[in-house]
Amino acid sequence: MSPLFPALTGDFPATADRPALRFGERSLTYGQLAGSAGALAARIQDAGRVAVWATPTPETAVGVVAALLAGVPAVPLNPKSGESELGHIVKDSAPELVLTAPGAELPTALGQLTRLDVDVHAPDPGAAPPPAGLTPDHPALVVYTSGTTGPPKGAVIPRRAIAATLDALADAWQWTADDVLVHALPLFHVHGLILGVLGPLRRGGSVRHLGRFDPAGVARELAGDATMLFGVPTMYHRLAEALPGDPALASALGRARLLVSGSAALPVHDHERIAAATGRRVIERYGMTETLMNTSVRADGEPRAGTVGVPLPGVELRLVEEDGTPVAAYDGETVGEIQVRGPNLFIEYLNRPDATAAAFTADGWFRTGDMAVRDPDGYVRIVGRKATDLIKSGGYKIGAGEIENALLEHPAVREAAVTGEPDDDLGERIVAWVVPEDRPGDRPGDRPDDGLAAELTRHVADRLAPHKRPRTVRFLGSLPRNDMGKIMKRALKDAPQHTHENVTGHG
Ligand code: MCA
Ligand code: AMP
Repeated sequence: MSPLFPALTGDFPATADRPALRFGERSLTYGQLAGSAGALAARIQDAGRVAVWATPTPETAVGVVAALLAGVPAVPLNPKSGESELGHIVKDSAPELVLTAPGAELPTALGQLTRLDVDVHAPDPGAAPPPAGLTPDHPALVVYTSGTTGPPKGAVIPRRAIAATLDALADAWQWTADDVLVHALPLFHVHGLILGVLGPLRRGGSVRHLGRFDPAGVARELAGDATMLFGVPTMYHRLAEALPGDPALASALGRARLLVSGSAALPVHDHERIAAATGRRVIERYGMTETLMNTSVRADGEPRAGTVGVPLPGVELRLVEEDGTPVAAYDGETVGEIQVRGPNLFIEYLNRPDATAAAFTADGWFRTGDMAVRDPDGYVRIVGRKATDLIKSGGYKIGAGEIENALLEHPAVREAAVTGEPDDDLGERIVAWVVPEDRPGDRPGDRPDDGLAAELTRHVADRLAPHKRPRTVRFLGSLPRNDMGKIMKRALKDAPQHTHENVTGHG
């Protein structure tokens, strides 16, 4: 197949001096990136799979680009993952090596892997020929994503899906080599890694990564030569909050060519506040780890708050009723599940043929689980999701089941249930409902001590990841169950509960 990064392989009119990446003070030109990624690709070309310790650094970008040049599937790892989550991912994906920035401290769960420090200034080894036998369906990345129950599943994303989605977005957004993207997204998910790093590199443009999100960094870059901003709704919410007292931020956002939000719904109120203060409208696109991008409001289309725009070129999208019958109506009212088909789709869940089979219909449509309506002109509005046990918090997808399992491993927890509640900042906030074990000397009705909520929060953050920690813990005497013994999550709010509540804040 044609190269994923023409600008790195000389088929593109980019000069070697053109800026490719900047992380804080550290930057690489296309010439330097071709050199360091080429040198690393030569070293890893015989590996079956490589893990990448995905800190927000140039080493992560060089590591992933090298793996793609070598045709070796890469597994990005969240550097804040706890031992239990990392242990699962490493066992499931069985990488041979872990690529990392020099000096990074790796946890014991990665102890058995050979460590390879990425040298971002490695000299150019001369263009190596692309490995033979690389087909469009060759796996490029394995990205872990949560389901309703059990540990995260590895979505195997082929090279053609990356090329197809990035080229469809280029069409929808008029995205070119002249664009300079700014963002602060994590690099172990599709949004930050594929759209936010591989996207600019495929176009021959450049990316500035802020390391961590803050409105001042966004304002600085957009007041300079950055042209586009990618973020999750929580980031746009925080920009909307900051705008009234920050005219410099308003004018910087006003200069942007494109402000793009995705990973969760951006509330209309935030859309409106940003438009009123900056004169610019945020556009939304809709995607998923398994499908990459499906729809977007186009740069040359009408921005419409509350919608995710129209299907991208090459993406077939339909709505279906509960029994699988396609919805014919474009009436802004008839709700159906979104199913998609196209070159943007993943291949399978690694080692999970059962889950892969369940995710597709017999005729190859992927069931997204998202519920939507279509306006008469084809604009899609997402109105909900099928599974109540999936929570979107800060743009991260989190399964209630994996948090419940982690809580149940704590000796002070007898029973646990996890739900999502609306949150202005995070979209949804994780709430843990816990029946504590009796402690010696407890009398019926005693409240658990205040320390337990904080301890359970820490327990989940340490085992899984900080973004999966409950923000609120509520203690109950028992969980409401139906006759079959199944927990009735909708009844939790009305169940008699100890009034103790520990709100752990927004960090
Ligand atoms: C707080 N922290 C803790 C604890 N409490 N650490 C350990 N134990 C605790 N009890 C630390 C955190 O590690 C973090 O550290 C800091 O406190 C703040 O954490 P948190 O509150 O979680 O962060 P936040 O400020 O609320 O983060 C908001 C955010 C973040 C920046 C918007 O949620 C984010 O980056 N979201 C992006 C999600 C994303 O990219 N999703 C894409 C997947 P420190 O200060 O060191 O950081 S969806 C996708 O890819 C599809 C395809 C799509 O459509 O896009
Ligand atoms: P993930 O599996 O983490 O890739 O998350 C994918 C899910 O994020 C989708 O199934 C949607 O529920 C949600 N999502 C992504 N983009 C949007 C958007 N613009 N509006 C609403 N939901 C979105």
